Amino acid sequence: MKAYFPTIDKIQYEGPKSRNPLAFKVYDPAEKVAGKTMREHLRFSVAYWHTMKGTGSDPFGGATLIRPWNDSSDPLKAAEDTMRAAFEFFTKIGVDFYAFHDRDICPEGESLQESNKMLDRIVKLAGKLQQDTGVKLLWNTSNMFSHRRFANGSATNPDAAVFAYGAAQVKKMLEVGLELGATNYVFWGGREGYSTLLNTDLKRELDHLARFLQMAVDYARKIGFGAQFLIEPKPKEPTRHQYDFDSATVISFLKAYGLEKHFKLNVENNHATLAAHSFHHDLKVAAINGMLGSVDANQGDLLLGWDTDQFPTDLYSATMAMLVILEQGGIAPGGLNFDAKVRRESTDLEDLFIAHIGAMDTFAHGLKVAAKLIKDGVLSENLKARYASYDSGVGAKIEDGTATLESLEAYTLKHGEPQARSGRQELLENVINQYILTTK
Ligand code: XLS
Ligand code: NI
Ligand code: NI
Repeated sequence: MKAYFPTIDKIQYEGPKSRNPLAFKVYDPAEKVAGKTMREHLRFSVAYWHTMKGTGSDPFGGATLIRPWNDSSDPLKAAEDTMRAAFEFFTKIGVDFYAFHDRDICPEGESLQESNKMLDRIVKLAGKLQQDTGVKLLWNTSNMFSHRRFANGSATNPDAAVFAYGAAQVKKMLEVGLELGATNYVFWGGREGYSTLLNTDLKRELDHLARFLQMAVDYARKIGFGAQFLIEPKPKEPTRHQYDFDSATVISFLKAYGLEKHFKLNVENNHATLAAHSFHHDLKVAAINGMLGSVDANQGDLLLGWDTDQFPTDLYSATMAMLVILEQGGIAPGGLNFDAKVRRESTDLEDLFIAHIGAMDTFAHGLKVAAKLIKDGVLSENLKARYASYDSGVGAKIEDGTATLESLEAYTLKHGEPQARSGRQELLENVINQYILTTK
C-alpha cells in the first residue's frame, strides 16, 4: 500500500529532554495519572476536515497546502486515497479516534441518491480501515452549511424543502454512524442563525430547530443507534447570530423544548472565546448541568475576531479544561477532538504531525497539573473555606430553603455590617503557575 508519510515513523514518547520535533515530550500514552492511563483520559481525535481536507485557503487567496492524497482527477479515487492517508496519519500520530462530516469524506453528487451511493463506498472503506487499525469514530456529523442550498440554514431555513433536504442528510449520517460504530453524533448549527431580524421569524425558526433535533432523536432510537448526541455551541460565524450561542443558551434551549435528556454539549475553546467567555467558563457551565459531553480542543487568537482554529498550545487553558473534565469524572464517551488547522503558511506535511504533537503534549501536561491540583486539594480547600458560611447557621438556612426575607432582615439587624473577606485571586493565580511550572 502506498505510504503518504514515508519519512515519518510512529511518533514515540521521548520525554522532556528530547530535541526531536517528531516525538512526544509529555504525552506518554501508557503513563498512569490519577488511576488511568493518559490515553484513557485524553481520548484524542483528529478532525478529518482540517487535517486531511484543509487547503489553507482564506477569503483572500486559494490553496497553499497541496496534499499528495488529493491529486487524482477522479474525485472518488481522491476520496479513497484521502481515507487511506488519514488512517496512516491516525496510526502514526497515535490517536484512537477521528471525526468527520459527510462531505469531508466524500464529494456531493448531483442528487441525494448519487451522494448517498458514493458515500456508501467511502464508508465501507472507512469501516475496513477502522477494523484494520482499531481507530474508532469519535463522532460524525452532517455538513449543512457549505452547499448553496443551505445559505439560510437547514433546520432553521425559511424554506421547508431545505429543512427536508437537511433532514434527509442527517438520516443518512445517523445510519453511517451506526454502521461505523460512532460513539457520538454532533450537531453544529453552521448556518442555523440569522443575519437580520427584518426577514427572520425567530420563534418559528427555533421551533423548527427543536423539531429537527427531535426527529433525529426518534430516528436514532428507531434504528438502534445509541451514540451520545452533542450540540456544539458557537455564537457567530458564519451567521451574525447563531442560535446555539454558548453553553448556557444551548442548555436553556434544550430545556425549553424538553430535549435536555437527549443531548450533551461539545464545547470548543475558540467558540467560547468568540462568545466572550473563557474556555474554562463554557466547560464549567456545561459540566455543572451534567451536560459536558465532548470537547473540540483548539484555541483562537485573541487579537482576531474569528474562529482561527489553531492547535492548542496554551498550558493554562488546557489545565483548566482538564480540571473541569477530571472533576466530572472524565470525558468518555466523548473525547478531545482537535478541531484545529495548521496555518496557511505551514506547508510541510511534517507540520501536521508537529501541530498534533504539540497539542497532545499540551493536554497531557494540563492533565498532570490538574490531577495534582485535585490531589493536593488546593482549589477545593479554598472553595470550601470561601463558602463555609453556608455550611451552618444562617447560610445553611438559605440553602435548605427555610430562610425568608423576614428572617434575613432580623439576622442583618442583629449582626450589622458583614466583614470583608479576601477572594485571594492573586494567591490562587500564583499557585496555579507554580503547579504548571513544577509539575513533572
Ligand atoms: C466550526 C465548527 C465545526 C464543527 C463540526 O466552527 O467548529 O468544525 O466542529 O461541524
Ligand atoms: Ni468544532
Ligand atoms: Ni469551530
